[in-house]
Amino acid sequence: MPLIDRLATIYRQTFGDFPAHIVRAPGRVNLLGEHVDYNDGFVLPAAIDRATYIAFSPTNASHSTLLAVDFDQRASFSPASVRTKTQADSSPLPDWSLYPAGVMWALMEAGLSVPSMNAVFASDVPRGAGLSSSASVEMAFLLAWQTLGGWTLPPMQRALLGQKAENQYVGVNCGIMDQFASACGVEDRLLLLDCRSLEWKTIPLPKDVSIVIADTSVRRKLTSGEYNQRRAACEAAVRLLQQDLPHIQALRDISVEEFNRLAGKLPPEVRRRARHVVEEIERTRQAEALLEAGNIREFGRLMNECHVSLRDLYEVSCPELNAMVDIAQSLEGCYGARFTGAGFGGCTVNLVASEKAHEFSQALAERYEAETSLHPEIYISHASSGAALLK
Ligand code: NG1
Repeated sequence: MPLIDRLATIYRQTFGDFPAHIVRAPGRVNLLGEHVDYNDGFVLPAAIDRATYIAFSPTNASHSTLLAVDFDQRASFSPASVRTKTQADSSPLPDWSLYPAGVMWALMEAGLSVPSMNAVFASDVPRGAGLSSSASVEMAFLLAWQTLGGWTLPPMQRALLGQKAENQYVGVNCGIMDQFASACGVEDRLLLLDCRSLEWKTIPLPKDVSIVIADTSVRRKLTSGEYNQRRAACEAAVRLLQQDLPHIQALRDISVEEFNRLAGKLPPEVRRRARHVVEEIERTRQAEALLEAGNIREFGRLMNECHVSLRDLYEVSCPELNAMVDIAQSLEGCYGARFTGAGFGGCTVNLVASEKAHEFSQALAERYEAETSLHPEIYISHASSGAALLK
């Protein structure tokens, strides 16, 4: 049964009626610009055809009651209880509910009304796989409260509130890329975002090129610590480089030439981290013209370079991601392959000639399984539209 129908059925069994509304908010895949959103860089994600769905109705109760189908758990919270991260009965909020509760908190901080709702939700975005399942949950709940709250925010404003929820309520110091892609996705287009000015444009992907997502089935562990350490290394690099370049505010402000001239002043680890960021931002600058010209071969080469840089300089890859990328790059029809998202597990993204995409997916799965004894999930994805009210 399709996920939406299942949710409506479960809603009826749980709350005794059909849901008034259904929203959808997608996950995302990032093609280039990895670990640069928090360095004011440029990113090139696309919303994907996997998403979080919520079936919901307003209620007169003083608290919202949410059923998370994927966890088979319920949580109830009110505007007062979210401030103490507790449920209506004073017990602590379960981990999964921190995302919707964080959204409620961020909306209250912005002075927006958050009427109580009964909701049932589920997602087919794999968790911890680098496809932004958390942003899709945040963007779905933002839209649900917008539907009930009598206010309207443009998608980028919703993305910023989702990021605030994740940074300040959940406690992950992420950049804006994931929430942006989930809120602003456009069918069949890649999204090029300037993470400093928040200006963005869309770029088409040629019709004869497919985005293939390959899930290693390895789930990342202990990443928020590693993620925050990488952020700290970037901030340390900026502070040290400011001694010679007082005008810089972020690694975005340094050219590759300037960096090469001054790199010797940085301690080795900080130097490797910063080099990845400076060169990756340069790659995304080049990508725009290449994609506009339809030069997928060169763009794919930049994706391959990005993987090497994430593996050797930023040191956020893992053996399974490297195996998946190495195999992909050796297969016919593959323009470029790299891992996507924060790293340490999860998915790779591959640009493949559409006529070869099925063969490619099959060969990739077989060879990866033979090499690692792990069973991967591989699917041909396409760029989808952003969060929307379906009913
Ligand atoms: P994922 O892989 O979705 O956790 C994380 C950050 C992004 C970005 C990428 C690396 C979160 C929620 N998001 O993405 O902001 O920095 O890593 O490019 O942590």
